[in-house]
Parts: sequence; C-alpha cells; structure tokens
Amino acid sequence: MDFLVNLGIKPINEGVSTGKNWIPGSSEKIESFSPVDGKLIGAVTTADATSYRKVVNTAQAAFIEWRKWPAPKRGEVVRQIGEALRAKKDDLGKLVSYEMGKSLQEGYGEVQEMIDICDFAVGLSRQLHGLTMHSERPGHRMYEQWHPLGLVGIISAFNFPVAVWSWNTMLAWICGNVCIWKPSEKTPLCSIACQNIVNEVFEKNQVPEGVSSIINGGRNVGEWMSNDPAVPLVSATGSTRMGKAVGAAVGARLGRALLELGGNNAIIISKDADLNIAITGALFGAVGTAGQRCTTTRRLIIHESIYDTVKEKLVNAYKQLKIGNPLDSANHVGPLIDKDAVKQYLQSIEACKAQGGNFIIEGGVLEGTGYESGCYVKPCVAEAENHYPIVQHETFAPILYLLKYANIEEAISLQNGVPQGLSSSIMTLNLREAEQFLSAAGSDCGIANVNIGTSGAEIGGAFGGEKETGGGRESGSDAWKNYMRRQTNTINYSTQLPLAQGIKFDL
Ligand code: UN1
Repeated sequence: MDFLVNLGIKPINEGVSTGKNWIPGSSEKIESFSPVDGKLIGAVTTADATSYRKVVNTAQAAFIEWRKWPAPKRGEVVRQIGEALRAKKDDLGKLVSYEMGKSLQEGYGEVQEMIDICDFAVGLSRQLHGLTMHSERPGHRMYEQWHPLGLVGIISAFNFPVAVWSWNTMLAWICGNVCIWKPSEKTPLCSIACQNIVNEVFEKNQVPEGVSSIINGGRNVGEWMSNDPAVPLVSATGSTRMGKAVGAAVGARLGRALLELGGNNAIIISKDADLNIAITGALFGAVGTAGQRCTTTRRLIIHESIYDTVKEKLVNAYKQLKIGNPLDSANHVGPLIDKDAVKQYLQSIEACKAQGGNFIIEGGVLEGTGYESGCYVKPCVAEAENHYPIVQHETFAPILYLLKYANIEEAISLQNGVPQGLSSSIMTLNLREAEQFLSAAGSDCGIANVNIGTSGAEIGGAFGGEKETGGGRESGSDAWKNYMRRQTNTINYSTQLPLAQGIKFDL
C-alpha cells in the first residue's frame, strides 16, 4: 500500500488540524475499515470542544490576514494545489478507491474533478466581478463589490470524499475565506491526505496557519459548526435528514446554509431515443459508484412502445457487469460503503417487493473469495410504480426502478413526482420532446440533460437541486457568490447632498 505512505497516512493520525499544526483532540478515535477487503486502514483522532474552539480561533485570526491577500495571489496558491494534485493523482485516486470503494477509474475521476475545480478557481480569482449601476442622483456613482464571508464550514459525505470538499474549498479560498472541513466519519483518511497535500503548498507560500483546517469527528462536530455564529456559511452535502438538521440550526441563527442533499434521479427513455446511448447512460447512472452518488439514476421512465425492448437490453447489459475489487480495473462495480448500507439495500428490496415491485434482475449479497468484507451487493432492477413509498425514497444502493409512460406530459409528471429535485435526463432525438423537457413546464430539477445520464456532471456548471435536495449550488457558473457577501456602494462626489427618491430635508 505505497499510496498510504506517499500520502503521509499513518496507522494513527491526529484528525484535527489548522495546517501544519496537528492538534490533539479527544481520546475517541475513528477507525477506517476498507469496504474493499474489510481491513483496518488506519485511525484518526477526533475533535472535542476544546480543540474545536482552538481551530475556530486560529481560523478567525488567519482570516484577518488572508482576506487582505489579492484574490489573484490566492488563486496562484490554488493553482499550485492543482499542480500538487496532478502529481498525487495516482496515489489519491487509489486511496479514494480503497477507503470509499468506488472503482479506480472513478477514484481517478474524482481527483480529476479536484484538478478541474482548481483550474476553474484560478481563472475566477481574476473575475470576482461586481456590477456598476447608474445612480439617480447627479455627481454620484453606484456599484457593488464582493467581499469574503469569513469562516466557511464544510460537511462532506463519504461518496465523494475529496471532490466535494475541493469544490467548496477552492472557491471559498480564492474568495478570501478560510475553511474548516468536517469530513465523513466513513472516509476520514482522505481528509488527512488532502490536508497533507495542502500543507506542503501552503508552507511554500507562507499562507497563514488556519486557512485550511480539518475537524474529524461524529455528528456532534457538525452540530458545533452549525450552531456556531463564528461560522457564517455552512456548506453541507449528505442525506436530506442531515441537511434538514443543519439547515434548521444554521437558519435559527440566521447564518447561511448551502445544502446539496439527496436525489431521486430519473431518465426518461422516449420511443425516439438512441437506445445504445440510453442503455449505456442508464447502466452507468444506476450502477456507477455502486449506486452511491447523489446523481445516481434511480428510476427509468420508459415509453410503453419500447418498454419490453429496453427491459431485455437491460437484462443483457446487467448480466455482463463484473462485481469485485474496485482496484482491479476489470471490475465495474465495487462494494457499498459498509454493512449498514448493505442492510438498507436489503430492506429496500424487501420493501419494494412488499409494495408490489417485480424484480427482473434479482439483488443479493455476494459471499466467498474476494467478497470477505460483506459489502458487495448485486445491482438489481425492479418494475415498480412511482407512488410506492420505496420509489419515493432515496436508497443509496444500486437498485433501479422501471416505470412505464404513454405520453411526454405523463413522463415529465412522473419525473417530477418525487420529493427530491437534483438531476434528470431525457433520451430522445425528438426536438419537441427535448425542448418540452427543458422548458419551464418540464423537469423541476437543478440539472436536466438530454442524451446524457443523470450522473457525471462537469464542474463548470452550477451543481445542486431543488425541493428536498436543498436548493444550494456548488462548483461552477456563479456558485462563487455563495461564498461572498455583496456590498452596494454609493459615492457622492458632488458639492450637494441630494436624497434618493427626491425627498426634501432642508433645515
Ligand atoms: C455527489 O454524488 O454528491 O455529477 C456528487 C456527478 C459527480 C458529482 C456527484 N460529478 O455525478
């Protein structure tokens, strides 16, 4: 396991850090077991109230300095992080794959997303534009500028243990913020690797201690951040249940929450679809990352005239899937993150059956050589109906539901007929249908694609969704504005003091 050594991961690691200073936390440790082979990879210590406060105090002091650095200089530091990530892509990709369980290709893809967001952020560091407006008063100038917020708290999920942190952090940094990261308890070692990579670059550039902090720990650590008025923005990725708790706590103190929560993503397969594209898109969408992306395809909404053909093609495609060690590039599907996830997968299959679902490809847990961790499951497919409670629910596992439709209005209504609103697709070569799907009367999701699956978004677009997905937007487009405060400035260079709206106030 050279990659562990190359990334500076030890058997026991301090899990709390403000940069090159690693802070002793509580006596409680999180042990990280690989879902690939069930082996203990290493452990991290966790934050207690004292170490948490120390991190916040150091971060606040760092912010006073960091906000004065010109944004392009901050961008230059992020550029170097992008270079460091390029150099470590192989090691970090392997760690992501080994600690989280996604295929090695997807592990590399995740590091590539980090590199991409670094490049994006570097360019953006010279483009934090504000508008200028025309004042209604003579001899006045009006414009707006964007200032950093301060401490940005980041709560990330196990399924993208490094990329989602980097989407938030790279943007937050070029904007002049300092970041405190609470990684998932399920993938703590990825955070240690990232902090080590950042530390090296920061030291070279004399970035103040506290610009990059990590606080490993459980739910309580997330709660400290959510309730802490010292943290003006909390960006959280994870389940809708977690997001509701974070949103309520941050909202109660009138802080800002950026939420990227569950999805229940569907692909509409029209009778005018290119079926080769449709089947491949659906397959990767449903089984990629073993169904553990928030963008995973959970529902296929298929036109009744091609329903049987699609079903047959899917059965054939699923038969060819290889399930096994994700570090072996011959395998398409790796394990679920842990045995809890396996339990939820099994419960969802049972619920689907009880609610009337008919499995055309059966699920099950794999046993025997190579599957000792107990986390490998079979991707499965059920014919179901949209109103089943289980279909309305996001199960983080490779279970795909097939639904049938007669006309495009019905397909769109099924697509939208779930509490979540993250990603959606239509497979069609029919311009009218495609445009209807993308119109105001079409998909209600934050992401709507044509002839592409629901997952695998590029970093250049704003990422996030509506309804129970939480409404936040991360990564590309103008998502950077979430990490800044807008200030409207009006300057009077005349010799008078005219009031707006023509109000007279003469003494
Ligand atoms: C997530 O699952 O939380 O669009 C993020 C995708 C990836 C990111 C997924 N680029 O599937």
